[in-house]
Amino acid sequence: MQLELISFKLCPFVQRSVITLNHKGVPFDTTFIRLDDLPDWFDEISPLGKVPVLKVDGAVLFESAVINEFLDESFGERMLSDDALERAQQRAWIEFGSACLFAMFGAITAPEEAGSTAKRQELTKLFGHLERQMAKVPPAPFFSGATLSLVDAAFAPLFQRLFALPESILDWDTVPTVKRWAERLVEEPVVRDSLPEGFDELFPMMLRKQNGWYARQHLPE
Ligand SMILES: N[C@@H](CCC(=O)N[C@@H](CS)C(=O)NCC(=O)O)C(=O)O
Repeated sequence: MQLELISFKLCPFVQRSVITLNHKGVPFDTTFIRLDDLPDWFDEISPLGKVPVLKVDGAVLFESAVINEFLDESFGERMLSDDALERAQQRAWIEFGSACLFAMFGAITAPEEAGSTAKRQELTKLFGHLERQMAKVPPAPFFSGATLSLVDAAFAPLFQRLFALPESILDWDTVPTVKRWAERLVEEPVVRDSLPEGFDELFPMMLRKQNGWYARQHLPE
């Protein structure tokens, strides 16, 4: 099977698929595009105009959760539960992880303080829900037990970005179970290696370019 992942270098949703592909040891090609200068061919293959897109022997898949489930069903050890109810719950938490990513991006890119604060509060509330869930079934060490799941792949890029911020937008002490999970997850080799080269410089550079309130406060030139 020939796999081509269409990527924007800093996209956390693309990174979810990179983690899954690498965890399963599946070879793939990557084509990078720039979101501020989209090639015409991308419009043809991406109905929502978003990355990731995965080309599978020329056929197109879009949406990171769908791409990851396809990869999971096609290669190696399963990263979702065999039990239908548990699997549905895992899918729900993956969707929840996307809401957390959008709240985080809102908090660090909103043009003004009020917008940034509102998104930060939203993220705090979401993490409160996550903490209550995880306190019931603590990570061991991953979300669903001893092996990496698609929920871990969905949250890891979020945690890496939260930890990379010069000034935290979360009070981690209020979410100790999530903190333990997050700290363990970012140390996982497949997660660490999924970060694009130069991430430490590129991530703050991207935030400065967006010129939101957070960057003006915490990432001066
Ligand atoms: N729900 C999508 C979200 C993907 C997404 O938002 N990707 C961003 C880059 S990180 C994107 O392509 N944005 C382009 C745009 O919104 O115009 C998924 O899970 O794949």
